[in-house]
Amino acid sequence: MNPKPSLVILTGAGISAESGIKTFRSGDGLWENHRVEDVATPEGFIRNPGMVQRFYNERRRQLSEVSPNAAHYALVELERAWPGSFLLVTQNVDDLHDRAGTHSLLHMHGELKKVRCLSCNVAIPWEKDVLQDSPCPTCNKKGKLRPHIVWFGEVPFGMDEIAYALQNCDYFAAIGTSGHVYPAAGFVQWVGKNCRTYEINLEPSIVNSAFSESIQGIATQTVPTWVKEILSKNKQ
Ligand code: BV8
Repeated sequence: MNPKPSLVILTGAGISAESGIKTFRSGDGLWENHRVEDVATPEGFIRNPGMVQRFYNERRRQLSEVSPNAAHYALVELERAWPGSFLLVTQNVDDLHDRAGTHSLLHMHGELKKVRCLSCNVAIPWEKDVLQDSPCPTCNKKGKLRPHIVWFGEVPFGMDEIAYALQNCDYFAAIGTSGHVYPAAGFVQWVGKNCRTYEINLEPSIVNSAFSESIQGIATQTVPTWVKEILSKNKQ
């Protein structure tokens, strides 16, 4: 057994569901009330920037009303106790993994708490609403700020680092994701042949058959249990 095993974790909206953040594709999901084309594409932003800013302002505002849950904290404990390299890649744009205390964290689809200036192309931490004429804190240009979010048709962040980590990991776990969105849904195919893969989700995702193990249930129960199990197998 590898004394310093490497572990890559991918999370999706399901890990934040019990904190009160809507997922995308469940019954009352985010995509029920908004057309993806209108609020999560560059074309939608060009067509109606005000509507897109309102969509993200609303979700950014909600962050002050929610907190990390037991699943987020279990992954913090896993990172602290893990004997080898650890990388948590999240599709989520909320800040719950950050606030729980995960350090090796990569937001591949961006972050609600950052905006990006279309003029100077700098990503800036941002807590409040973005208004149509909010000036960029870096270059002072007005009306040039967009959500620092990866929309459909845009290239996710950190893809080289993610690809390298996946090709070299001993364990890969996907937690709380439906497997609809690529390239994240394809990560389980990118791992090496000796990598053990786990899907931890409320129900089997559409890529469930690609995983060597599948654990079903709500994340605040399944993730702490899985963390205890994988740590007991890889004691320092
Ligand atoms: C890319 C930011 C190239 C927005 C998001 C045509 C043109 C262009 C591209 C494409 C095309 N056709 C296909 C594509 C690719 C496209 C794609 O995949 N489309 C799909 C819909 C077919 N992808 C892209 O465009 C990506 N870019 O391909 O660039 C490239 C490729 C490789 C390398 C380099 C370049 C960009 C995609 C990013 C889009 N942005 N988010 C925002 O958040 O507002 S995607 C969005 O979906 C969120 O990030 C979300 O995280 C993500 C995935 O959804 P999930 O997290 O899985 O959430 P979902 O609701 O679906 O599922 C939740 C799961 O949790 C469920 O299974 C549920 O059962 C479970 N659950 C619920 N409660 C619990 C639970 N589990 C446990 N416990 C619970 N309590």
